Amino acid sequence: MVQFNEIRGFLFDLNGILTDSWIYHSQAWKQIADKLNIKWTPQLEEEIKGRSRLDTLDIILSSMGYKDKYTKAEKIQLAQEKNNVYQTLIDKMSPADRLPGIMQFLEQLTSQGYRMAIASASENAPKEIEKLQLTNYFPNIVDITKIEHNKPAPDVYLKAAEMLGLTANQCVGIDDGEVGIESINQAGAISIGIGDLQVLKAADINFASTKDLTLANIQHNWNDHHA
Ligand code: B16
Ligand code: MG
Repeated sequence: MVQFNEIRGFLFDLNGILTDSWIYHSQAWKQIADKLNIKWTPQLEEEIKGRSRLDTLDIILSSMGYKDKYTKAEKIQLAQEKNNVYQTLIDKMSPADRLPGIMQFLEQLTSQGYRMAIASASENAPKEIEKLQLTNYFPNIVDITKIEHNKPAPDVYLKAAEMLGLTANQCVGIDDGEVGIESINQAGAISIGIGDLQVLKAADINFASTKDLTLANIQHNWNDHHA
């Protein structure tokens, strides 16, 4: 098992880790579900967290047995509609939307020479990083449109490590979605889950909040976990 001092890079999910735009994704999807007369439930909401746009639409449609009711072109149109709503909602995003503890953590990582990249399923990641004014920390953002298999497949985390010139086992991945943790684990990086321990129980290390993200906490839990 890799030691903490062999780690060179940190791979970040975006929504739920650097900022909480999940509420906007959820609002935008609910508008589409309402339009299609699909019932919006907390379970449905949990299931779509962290998934790509078209995978999300398929899950929403399947919840009512509608998966084959729409053509590919109609699905692309619906996904585009959702994205238009979403983009309007995030237009006002600013540095005030960074999650607690994130700036201190990014500073700590930078000062200690760790490499950092974004491994988000969102096509809007570059826009959000810019609005959050985090561009200096993240010149490396995986272009999800060029990734063949979405989370829970390992591709996006493997690509993020590669962009840093590292192998996945030299990296830690941080994600708030069940599919994201699966993606990190399959890539062979060490996974940190932020949020509900029950949902994220497959993570190597769990924290309740982004406030807990410090190198000391990670190292402490590492030793516990791999003791
Ligand atoms: P978009 P993450 C994910 O971002 C969101 O959690 C998920 O809800 C969204 O459907 C997905 O991005 C795609 O986003 O529609 O903007 O391309 O958590 O992987 O940073
Ligand atoms: Mg997320």
